[in-house]
Amino acid sequence: MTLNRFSAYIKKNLSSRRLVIVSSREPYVHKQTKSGIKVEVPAGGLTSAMDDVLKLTGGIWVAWGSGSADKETVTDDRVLVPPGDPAYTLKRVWLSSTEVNNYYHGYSNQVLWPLCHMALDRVYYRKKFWDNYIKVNRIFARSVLEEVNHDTIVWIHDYQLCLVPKFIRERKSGLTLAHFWHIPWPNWGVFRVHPQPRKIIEGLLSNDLIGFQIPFFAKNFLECIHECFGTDAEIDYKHSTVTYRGHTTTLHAFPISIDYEKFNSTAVLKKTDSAIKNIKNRYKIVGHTGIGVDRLEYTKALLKRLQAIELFFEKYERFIGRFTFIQIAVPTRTKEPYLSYKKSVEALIGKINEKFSTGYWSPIIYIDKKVEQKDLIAYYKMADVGIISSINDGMNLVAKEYVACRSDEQGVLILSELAGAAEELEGAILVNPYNIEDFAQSIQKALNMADTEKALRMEHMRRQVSENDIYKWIADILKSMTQVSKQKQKKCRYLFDHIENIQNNLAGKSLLLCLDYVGTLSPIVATPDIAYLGADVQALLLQLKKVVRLAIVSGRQIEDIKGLVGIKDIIYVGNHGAEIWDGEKIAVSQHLSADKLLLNEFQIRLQNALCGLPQILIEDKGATLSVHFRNLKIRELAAFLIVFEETAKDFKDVFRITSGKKVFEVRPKELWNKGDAINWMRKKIAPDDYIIYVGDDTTDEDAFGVIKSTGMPISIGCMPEADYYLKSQGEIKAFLELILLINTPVPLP
Ligand code: GDG
Repeated sequence: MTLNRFSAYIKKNLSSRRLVIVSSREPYVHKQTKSGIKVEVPAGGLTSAMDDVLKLTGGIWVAWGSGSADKETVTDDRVLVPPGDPAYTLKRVWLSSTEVNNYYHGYSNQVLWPLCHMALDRVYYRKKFWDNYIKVNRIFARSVLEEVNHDTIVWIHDYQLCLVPKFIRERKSGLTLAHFWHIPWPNWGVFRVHPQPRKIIEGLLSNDLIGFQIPFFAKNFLECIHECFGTDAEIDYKHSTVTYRGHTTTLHAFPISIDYEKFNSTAVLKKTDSAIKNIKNRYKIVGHTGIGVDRLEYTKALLKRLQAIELFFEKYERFIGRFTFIQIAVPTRTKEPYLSYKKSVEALIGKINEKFSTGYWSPIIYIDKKVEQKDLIAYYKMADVGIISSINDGMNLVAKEYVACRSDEQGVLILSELAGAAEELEGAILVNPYNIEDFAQSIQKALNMADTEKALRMEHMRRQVSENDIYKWIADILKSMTQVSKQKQKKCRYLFDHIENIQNNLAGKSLLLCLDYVGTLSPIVATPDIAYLGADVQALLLQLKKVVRLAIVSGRQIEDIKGLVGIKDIIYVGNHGAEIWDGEKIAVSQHLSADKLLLNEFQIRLQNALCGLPQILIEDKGATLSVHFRNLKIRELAAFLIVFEETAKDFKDVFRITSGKKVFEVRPKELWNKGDAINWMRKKIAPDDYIIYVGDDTTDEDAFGVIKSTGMPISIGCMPEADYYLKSQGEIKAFLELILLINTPVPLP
């Protein structure tokens, strides 16, 4: 997507809405120097990407004011940026040195960062870290709340601010909140080491949308929710959503990218070639070159890379004097363990240089400060090999920047398979940074690669990055944000916030109250045959049937549901609408024999294909089938979905397959659904009744649809098709009590 197309997209889709970005680090730092106040732009993937966004959209960026002259340069905590060409407002929050030490250097960088990068021996936890993390997250939330109106989209970034969404949501429940997670999310085996796994995940689940770099991290996140919350959180694997305490969060992978055109067009300028000449002269470089560009960060594994380079010179001596590796290493988080890591890197560089240097040549040039972007582009363009060795990385933008600067289609990218970028950059030589032998050999392979192969690989990668640049990334995320925001704006509201409206609406009406069974009247359980009805709920239903017309609606067979509920003289709808008991007799019973044969065939084929997955329960309900996968381990899910979809595709013309909560419902297309059953009741039994329908599943949407403007659709957890929602199944009792109260005549004094 070009910048122009992106600007047009923003104008069309976002012009009337305010965007607030929230991150720990700020995009511009004002520093006091001997020659006065200077502005610094920190090196780092997040800030450079988001600065590009706000330059186009305008809006507010809330961040920690970390610079020594930050306070002097704000008015009312705000400063317009970029300096000299203002496009948006940077609003700074102020933190004390204790807060910074504990929240930032402590909890963020010594707990969450190493944990998410699976560097478990570096995790160091103190209670004061956590206390300050909570405190600072509240400070950020408060600052954001001062900036929002009902229409604002708040876009939060990264692991330093996991609790901000929760603190904002507590005060403004209707706001659209999105979070982008820039770093990896590990699986539960790793995340369980976290001292507060539930609190961190809970904070994030207050977002409407969470973006991850690659699908693998989103899958890990779901696994952690599954293990940590059990049935308290409802996961819809098909739509990748999680409903927790009545709030639904959508998860999605959005691989971050770069401003391809900026790098590409700068790389072809004459002045970039002059810069390359200068670099070569300054360092007296002859022969091949390689480049590494990183914050001096242990997850980027500079030591592994250096070990591979050392082995490379040992094994392939002919490159001594003919290959120079340039490492740009920008100091970061200048505290322990970074100071020790820096020392180890410098010691190893010293050792390698001493071991292989000749009188006129050294194998490694080490630049330990930030270089200007135009020079960075010259280094990229000059280098025959770009090397990325991360032991874990959300994405790694350097890989994409290197590719964007190689318009000559030469240059080879050696890329750690443990960086998110490896998912996208087909054409790179992938390495396992722990396999030094293979890594060293890959450097040799890159330097000996034929020009035609280089061109093929590079062309492929360049196309990938140019078609999926930073503007597409932003547009995709904003599009998803506006989608979830539109869904929220549909009228689904928390029922107990609107009791008065409901009372007024129902006053004097005769009611048909339809209640779904599993997930609404009874909790969801591991196997369907133990879905019981609580005695308190049953007692309420017995009272209610005296004042309203009651219908229990279920996916089960009619006899089954009648037995479970155990109340006579009420209506039962079974098999998702295909069977109806009108209070006295079976009034509707649809069994289509041709379809039954096909259902049997489907069941047998699925059973055979699933022989390795005994946890799948196939429930034969006569006219329909339910395939329950609640007990499946998350790592088996992908295999199951593949088998299921493969089997289902042969039956797509005859069956309608819907996904519920860890269940697929398979039903002949001709068969009535819950909406058809409601229509029948409306016509045959209750033409004058006002219909309330309470349900929790996708199969209930058919019923919501038919009463949309004439009745009251209510969901368990917010569903866009419903008018009101209850936060969880646990609130059904209070709801039934409310209906009873509304319909109980007030005795005369
Ligand atoms: C996180 C995730 C994810 C570096 N040195 C100089 C310089 N840089 C710029 C590079 C690049 C950025 O810093 C580093 O990109 P990374 O992708 O390695 O980012 P992290 O800082 O680790 O950040 C990461 C990223 O967020 C985005 O989501 O990719 O996985 O860890 O843009 O060019 N820039 C200049 N001079 C330098 O010396 N001008």
